[in-house]
Amino acid sequence: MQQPSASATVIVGTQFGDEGKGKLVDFLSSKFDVVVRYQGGANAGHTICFDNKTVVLHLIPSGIFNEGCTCVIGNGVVIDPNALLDEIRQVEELGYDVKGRLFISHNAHLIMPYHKLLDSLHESAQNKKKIGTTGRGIGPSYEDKFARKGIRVVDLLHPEILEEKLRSNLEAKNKLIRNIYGSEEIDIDTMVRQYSEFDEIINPYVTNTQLLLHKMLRKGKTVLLEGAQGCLLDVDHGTYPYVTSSNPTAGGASTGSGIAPNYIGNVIGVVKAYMTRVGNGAFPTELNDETGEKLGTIGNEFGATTGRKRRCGWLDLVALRYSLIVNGVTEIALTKLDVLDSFSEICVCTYYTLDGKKITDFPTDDQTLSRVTPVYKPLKGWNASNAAARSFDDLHTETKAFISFLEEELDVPVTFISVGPGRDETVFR
Ligand code: 2SA
Ligand code: GDP
Ligand code: MG
Repeated sequence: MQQPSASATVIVGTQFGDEGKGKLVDFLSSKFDVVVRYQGGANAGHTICFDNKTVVLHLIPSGIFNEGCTCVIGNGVVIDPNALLDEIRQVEELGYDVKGRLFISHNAHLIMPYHKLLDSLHESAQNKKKIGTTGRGIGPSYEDKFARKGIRVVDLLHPEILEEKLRSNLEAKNKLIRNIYGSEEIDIDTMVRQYSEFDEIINPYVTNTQLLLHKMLRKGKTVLLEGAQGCLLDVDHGTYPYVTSSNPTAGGASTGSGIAPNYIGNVIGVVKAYMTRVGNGAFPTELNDETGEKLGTIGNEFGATTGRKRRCGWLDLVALRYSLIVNGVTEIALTKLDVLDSFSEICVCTYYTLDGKKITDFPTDDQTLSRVTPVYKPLKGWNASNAAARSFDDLHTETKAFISFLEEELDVPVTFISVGPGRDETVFR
């Protein structure tokens, strides 16, 4: 039997998201025929800096600014049609064609206004246990998907079915909104009218993307699968319950796109040179001090979707080793190295202690993780800029030593080094 060629590559965030996946996908998309988003929704914020512009994408794959690249929003994504249409307009205003290049899975689930409302009502009702969601309706939409009550993109193309599903779903949601949260109900007729209008607008983009991708792969086309969020926010493998409601990890790339696992040959793990987390949950290497502030200020660590301040801390090798295993990472893309330029000493957590014992395996339950103490190895900083570096040899000696240390500790090669947000501020090894 003929084996499929491994022509699909996955890009995953190895930390708590915001590692710089958008920059990497944009950079690599010139080398790929197709880029696919496979999970999450408009909670993601993927920033791309090129031609003196900074663009944040939430739903459209980050390959859209490379005109030879086809972009696919896979079945695993939850789509807010209003957010998507706004984003399409934004990309078109920048002078890029979207029609004929962007395809949306007919099986992807929708985010409806009641999902967003329930997301924020649920969060507001929590006291100490707020997840710190983005409020984009992600959790409630995936809840409906797995309860087999979801409304899918294909339903937008069948107005009678859409109306029937909308009425029955909204009736149930309104009961929750009124009786549990004491909030104002959503008007069913207005929503039916609004959502019936998406039919013709969305139709040109909708297709069976599982089949489309399969046909392209069979023709020898190369596919880049773009993860959103990060491994430690994965609903199965992350720091549950402080996670998102999807599978950002490499396995999710297969279920969220319909590309069989044996097409995936390479998994690039994006590693930020320090750690950030936005939202709640344990974060062993978090720095609630001047150093953390400095990382956040230099790194401009604010949510690309919500503008929330990101929590900052030193790089955590215990978490990373776990992440590399869960994702089967074959190469590392190291980003935001320039943020460390002005630190005379850089710390890296090599293990934890818990109740006096050494811990090298990452505990994914929040209770344990919130009790560990990180133990650091201090490394000499380079105290200089690497902004002009375009090859590994151009980097300062201490920078090269930092990278070699990570490679030795993690046993995975660093093949891409980002020394600034711009497309060209990149060292490719
Ligand atoms: P949700 O909204 O249900 O997915 O939130 C659940 C948790 O997942 C976190 N999460 C994120 N973490 C980092 N980056 C994300 N995207 C935005 C960005 C975040 C922003 O690019 O900066 O703008 O605030 C993202 N999306 C979800 C979230 O913070 C919760 O901890
Ligand atoms: P993503 O969600 O993984 O795509 O990352 P975000 O876009 O949410 O956050 C990464 C931020 O860092 C964005 O503002 C990027 O423009 C920026 N960025 C990416 N790579 C680098 C880098 O190497 N250096 C600096 N200084 N900024 C970077
Ligand atoms: Mg982001």
